[in-house]
Amino acid sequence: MTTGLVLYGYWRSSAAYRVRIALNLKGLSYETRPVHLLRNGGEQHSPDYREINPQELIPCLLDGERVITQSMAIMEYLDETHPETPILPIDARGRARVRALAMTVACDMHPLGNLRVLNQLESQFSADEAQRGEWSRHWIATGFNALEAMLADNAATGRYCHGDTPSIADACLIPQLYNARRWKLPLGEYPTLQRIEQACNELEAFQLAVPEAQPDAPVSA
Ligand SMILES: N[C@@H](CCC(=O)N[C@@H](CS)C(=O)NCC(=O)O)C(=O)O
Repeated sequence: MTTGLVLYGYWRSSAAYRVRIALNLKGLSYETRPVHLLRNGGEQHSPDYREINPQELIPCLLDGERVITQSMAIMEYLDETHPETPILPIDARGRARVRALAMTVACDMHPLGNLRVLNQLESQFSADEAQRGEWSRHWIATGFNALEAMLADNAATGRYCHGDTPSIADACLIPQLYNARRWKLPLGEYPTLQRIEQACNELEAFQLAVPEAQPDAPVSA
């Protein structure tokens, strides 16, 4: 068990949720440092945090003195520095498939629904809450339609996104499903995604990572 890992995150951040899953899958203990994304205009914009991550985004992992940003980079870093319980397949083709699934969420879906994007839609184009909801549901559905097709009836899909071992693809998918429910996107068209979610949620690593279980989650959450 490694000590000295610190995760800057926010209970409801799906990018931080991914990293929590990866840390838990690897059995790594870590200290949580909450960054409240809404309080005081967003603590991610504070000078202290900007010094750690000039992108003003969470998550951010400290490994001793080392600062690692970007959830995908963090998860791959954890896999390389703690190769036991791998979260990427050993073969190049499998790794490419898992990364493609993960990046569908992390690169093409999640950024479009991020807080700063939704804030910009409001401030620049006066998009109201209903319109921001429609926007978010549109992009989540677009990504989920592709993911359902990529996962259903594919011999490489197993109990989880890739075979019977959870990977960074599952670590990206499950938080995005959580996000989709927040936006009230109907999920009936995604039976494979829901089946994989059910399998993941049976694992302690995923259970411990849920937003409501985090120390900074409001008591009512
Ligand atoms: N590509 C980044 C995205 C990070 C990201 O967008 N984080 C969100 C929370 S899920 C955030 O910090 N948002 C703050 C904001 O938009 O101001 C990653 O995967 O780590």
